[in-house]
Parts: sequence; structure tokens; C-alpha cells
Amino acid sequence: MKLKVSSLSYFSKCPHFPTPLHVGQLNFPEWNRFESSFKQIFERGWYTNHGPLVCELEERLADFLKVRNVMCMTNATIGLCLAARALNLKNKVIVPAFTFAATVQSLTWAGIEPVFCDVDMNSHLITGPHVEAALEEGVSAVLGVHMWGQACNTEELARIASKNKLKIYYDSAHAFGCTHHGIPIGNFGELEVFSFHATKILNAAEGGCVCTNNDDLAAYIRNSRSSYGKGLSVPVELTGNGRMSEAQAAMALLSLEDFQKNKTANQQRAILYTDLLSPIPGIYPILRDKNEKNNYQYVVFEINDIEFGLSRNELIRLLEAENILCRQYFYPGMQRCPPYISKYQKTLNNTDELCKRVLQFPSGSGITHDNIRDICRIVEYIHENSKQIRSKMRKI
Ligand code: T4K
Repeated sequence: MKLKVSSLSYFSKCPHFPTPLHVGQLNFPEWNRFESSFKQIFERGWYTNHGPLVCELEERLADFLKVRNVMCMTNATIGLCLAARALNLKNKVIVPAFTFAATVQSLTWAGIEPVFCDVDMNSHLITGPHVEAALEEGVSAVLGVHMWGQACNTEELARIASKNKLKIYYDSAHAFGCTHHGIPIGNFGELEVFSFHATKILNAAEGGCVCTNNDDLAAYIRNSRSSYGKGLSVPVELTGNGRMSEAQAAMALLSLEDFQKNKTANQQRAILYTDLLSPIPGIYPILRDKNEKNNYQYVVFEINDIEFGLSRNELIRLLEAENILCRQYFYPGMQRCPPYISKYQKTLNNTDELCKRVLQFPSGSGITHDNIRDICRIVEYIHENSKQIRSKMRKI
């Protein structure tokens, strides 16, 4: 590949890739398996309301995650909203500001005030000291996020929770198939919530689930998930509709069968990115614990603008012009987003810094190893010519 500053698409409007390369996973099951599964749904004439595929999926997930109860949901956002009510949370909940909007907004939907806490610069996770620094009058729980499939220090957080009489639960949207001390994520805190969005490793197109080892909590969530919940009938104040459809469950079951294959492919792509990008000054991969299982759902790097020569945002703009659509999860920090920004005064230095540095590269089955080699070569070229590129960018 021959590159010149003037031929970068940012200046020439001639992208290296003819079609966009996305961050999303979009791992498709083979068409014949999908067709056969859908044919059976048509033949049964049973589309939703806890049909046989949803029940089968819940059993298979419980087995896979080694957890007593799995309640499939329309998506993780609804799972988080129902969880907040099921846990009977009051007043305020501590939550990281470095997360997706749904984590925090689930609290707002449940009438709870989020109290933002900072995260660790290396792991991007909340830690005991960060939670303790955020403790204030009225806090009833901590909502942790297992960012990029890495687990929070659940033991340390459990100690703090117990000392301060707080409940603790987890947003595990990124962590399906990952472990903590060898135990599958899904078994920690009061409950955990996974996402099966199309861009996740377990893909139900849209979907998610709540997991818990607490049978009473599970019964409550099953009944609040819909007014005609499956299972033990227990009184709930409010019901909603978080039901997963048979179509979603069909997709998720096929995706679960492909999990190991998709995870291995993700891992190979992440290793290739890391091998090719790590020698470039100012671009650092997130370091994952090799003793734990990770799903490599996101290929996450940090940009140090001084060492790299350009900021993360400048790099994103240059790559976008080449049809390499990186994401800046998460920008800005939730403490700087409406409706929270108007009330929030505290400074969260690590969150602010990470929001400027972190980016995710295209991954998933649509991205070949040749694509990755080209992407990395373009990034390397951009670094090597950063001075010239920056001055040319400023003239536009
Ligand atoms: N907690 C955390 C920590 C989360 O990260 C999320 C969601 C949640 C909770 C809530 O889970 P859900 O309620 O969604 O189950 C995406 C996803 O929509 C979202 O699920 C995810 N996290 C978040 C981090 O990213 P967007 O709006 O940035 O990306 P999106 O959906 O446009 O997908 C990325 C790229 O993939 C697109 O640019 C195009 C491509 N794509 C996407 C879809 C859906 C396709 O090519 N085809 C597709 O069908 O939010």
C-alpha cells in the first residue's frame, strides 16, 4: 500500500475502503440454520410470551453462566430498569460516569439519583477507593460496570457494600462469556445484566438478560418483566414489557452455539491489532488479565496525543474519511451529559482524561485480517507524518 499525505482521504476525498468498516460485531449465523429455526417458529405459530425458544435459551444460558436464574429481556436497558425496581433501591446509587448512557439512565427511569464516581486509569473500572470517595448521605447501592469484559474487584466492592449497608449489582453488557477468578461473570452482586444487542458477541439482534442466584429476586423480576410472567407468582408493584420474542431467542440460540468460534476470531483480530499498533508511539492497547476469559468484544486502545502527534479526535476524523469508523466509547463522561450536567459539580479527572483518549477499532466478522493490516498501516503512516498532517488539517 503506497501512502502520501495528499492522498489521505481527509484531503483527497478518496477513501481507502469503498464501504464503511464498523465497530459492531454483527456475527451472522449461517442462513440455513436461521431459516430452519424461523420456519419452526412459523409452524408453531407462537411468537412471544415466554415461548419454547426463550425458555430453552434461559436454560442454556443458566448452564453456560453457571447461575441459578436467567431472565431474558427485550434489551439490557430494560433489564437494568427492572433490576433497579426489583432491588427496591432508594434515593441515590453510585455509578461510574465512564459508561454507556443506558447504565445511568436506568437509574433515572427508576426515580433514583445517580452519584457519579471515577474509574481506574488502567482498567477503566470502578475500584473500592473510587466508590468510597463517592459515598454520601442517601446512597443505597452501587451499580458497577464490568468494562470491556474485565471484572470489577467484586470482593473489595462487596466488603465496602456490606460495611456501608449498600446493595451491589452489575451492568455486564460487555462481559458475556468472561470470568473473574475463573467464575463466570453473571454470578456477582445481587444480580447482573447482559446485553445481546446486534453489536455484542452474543447477538439476539436486540436482547439481554438478568442473572441472579437469588430465587426471590428472580421471581420478582420474572413477574415485573410482564404482567403475565412465567414462573412463581409473586406480588409486584409495577409490571412492564421486557419480554424477549421467539425471533430474538432463535437468533441468540444460534449465536450461543457459535460463541467459541466468534470469540476466537475476535481474539485473533485483537491480537493482530495489538501486534501491529503497539510499536507505534502514543497508542496503547487496554491490557487484559491473561488468566481470565475475555470475549474481546471491543478492540480498545488509548491515544496519548503528545507521543502520537495527533489527538484521538483528529485520528478518528482521519480514519473516518478512509471509511474506518472507530468509536469513542464513551464521550463525554455521563456527568457531562444532560440531564446530569446541570446538577453535577464534582471533577472526575480520570473519566475526563479517558473520554479524550479511548477509541475502539472496527472488529467483528466483517473485518478481515487484511483489513486490519491496512488500518494499522494507515495509523502508522498518520503517526509518522503527524506534523505535516496536523498543519494541513488546520488549513482546511
Ligand atoms: N450498558 C453498557 C455498558 C452498554 O455498553 C450498553 C450498550 C448497555 C448497557 C445497553 O445495552 P442495550 O440496551 O443496547 O442492550 C452501541 C449499541 O447500540 C449498544 O448496545 C452498546 N452498549 C453501545 C456501546 O454501542 P451505538 O449507537 O454507538 O452503536 P450502533 O448501535 O450504531 O452500532 C455500532 C456500529 O455497528 C454502527 O456504526 C453500524 C454498525 N451496525 C450496527 C447495527 C445495530 C451495523 O452495521 N448493523 C446493525 O444492525 O450503540
